[in-house]
Amino acid sequence: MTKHPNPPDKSSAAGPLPAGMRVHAGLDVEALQQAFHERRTFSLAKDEYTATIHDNLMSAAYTIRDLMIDRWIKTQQRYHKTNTKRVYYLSMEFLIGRLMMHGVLNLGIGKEFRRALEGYGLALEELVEAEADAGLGNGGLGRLAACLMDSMSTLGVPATGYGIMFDYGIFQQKIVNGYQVEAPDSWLRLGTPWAIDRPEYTIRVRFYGHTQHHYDSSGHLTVEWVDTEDILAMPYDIPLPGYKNDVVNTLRLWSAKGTLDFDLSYFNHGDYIRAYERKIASENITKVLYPNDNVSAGVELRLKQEYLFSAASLADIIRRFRVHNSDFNDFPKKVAIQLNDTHPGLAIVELMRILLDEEGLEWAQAWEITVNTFAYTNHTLMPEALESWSVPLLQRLLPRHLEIIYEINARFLREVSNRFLGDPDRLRRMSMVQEGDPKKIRMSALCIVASHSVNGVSALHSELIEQTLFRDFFEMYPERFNCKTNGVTPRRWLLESNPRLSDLITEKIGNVWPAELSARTRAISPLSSARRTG
Ligand code: D6G
Repeated sequence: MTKHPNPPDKSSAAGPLPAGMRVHAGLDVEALQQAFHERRTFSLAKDEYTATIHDNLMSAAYTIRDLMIDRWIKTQQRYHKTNTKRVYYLSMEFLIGRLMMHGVLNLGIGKEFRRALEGYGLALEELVEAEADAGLGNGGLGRLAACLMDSMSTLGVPATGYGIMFDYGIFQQKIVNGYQVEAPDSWLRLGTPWAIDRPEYTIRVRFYGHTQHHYDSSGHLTVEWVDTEDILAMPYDIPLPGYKNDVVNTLRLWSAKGTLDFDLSYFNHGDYIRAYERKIASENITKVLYPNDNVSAGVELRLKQEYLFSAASLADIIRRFRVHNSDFNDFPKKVAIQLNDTHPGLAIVELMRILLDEEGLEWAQAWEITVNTFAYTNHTLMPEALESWSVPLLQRLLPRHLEIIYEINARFLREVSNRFLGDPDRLRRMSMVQEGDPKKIRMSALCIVASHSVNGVSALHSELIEQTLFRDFFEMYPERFNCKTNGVTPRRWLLESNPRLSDLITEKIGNVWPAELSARTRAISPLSSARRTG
């Protein structure tokens, strides 16, 4: 039999508190040991004899998550109390990776937690290695999203990330005989301790169907989108703590769930299997992350993924806006939606649809609200990597949205021709509709025209956008173009990934740098100039 290290003596403790009541516990070694012990006992029903490495990892992760919960609730309460303006970051991908060490460092309990685990004969690094990697992204785009969320929490910006809870993330890499072999990444196979399911916030998302246009007695047009096939989007919430500041923001990821109600006829005729087949087909929407963010895949499933998470996020944003506000003219004062590339671009059209068809606003008012709400981040200068959706596909899947896109484009092109008289080639270049067979909708044109702010992903890229890819748009709206980011978070890419170098830096210049990198520059410069002169 394996020899198990003795757990710390718990006999003096008054007995474990029910899970969830420990949130006010201190962050000292003993309190952390107590919390770990309770989680392993009451959440996993394991002990030092039966716990696997995965059980120990889950217990450790729950312990860290518990420490975030109180801060999470308080942060969200503060946002509610102040009815503050919030940033919503919509991204198809969030390459958040492993979260335990990140949580430990952001809570500032690295040393205490390591010692607490050592008391159980466990090494923090070993548990960290056992954590599944949340590879919900391919590279730059998904990692930028994760870094920005981390920065916003650290800066105390009231932000929520919205994306997709993919069952399969980026592939698992194996090297066989010097070659890469890609295996499916079933990262949720053993469950994740970080995501809390929130069925109470489930949203019904509509697809297909057709539109019906009616004019009332005063000539006002109302449009109904009917005979749709609906899919449910259910969210999971992941806490995103700031660096040692008690702020915890939310990453809300949607998972598709089939409805059974539209298949009731199958059920009534005893054809349960067919009813379930439809349900399973719906749930496939959020199964797999598409392999590359640089190629416009142009397939129906991808479009369904994009619309599902865009529509669900927007409905959720509007629900939250309505808790404290009633006038949609205030929407941009309370809501900023940042689009990470064009994948969530249909949220623009969805907001227009809701304002026009459900709220009964006039076009001009709806458009002003929309432009003041949205901002767009471009990720590529390669024309072939820009998203464009075939018109027949959009017509079938989202008929009302296509009508709205055509109207946005018609109004926009009128604006362009008024501004640049006698320049038909410019109209062709700037149109959201790309001629051909089939015709396609250029999502980047839609996103620029419907946003008050457009940026690239580095200073150089933002500059090149103005000079090359979007030059026509820059000439039309120069005030919209700007640069926001230039770098990555030093917390993950220095503090967490290189502890020895981090310790050395801290030893030399103090511990302010992980939250404020410029402090490092200021502190280092006298030293470097002394070296130069010395
Ligand atoms: C997060 C944290 C939880 C809070 C919830 C609110 O899951 O404490 O109750 O968000 O969600 P919204 O009402 O803001 O969507």
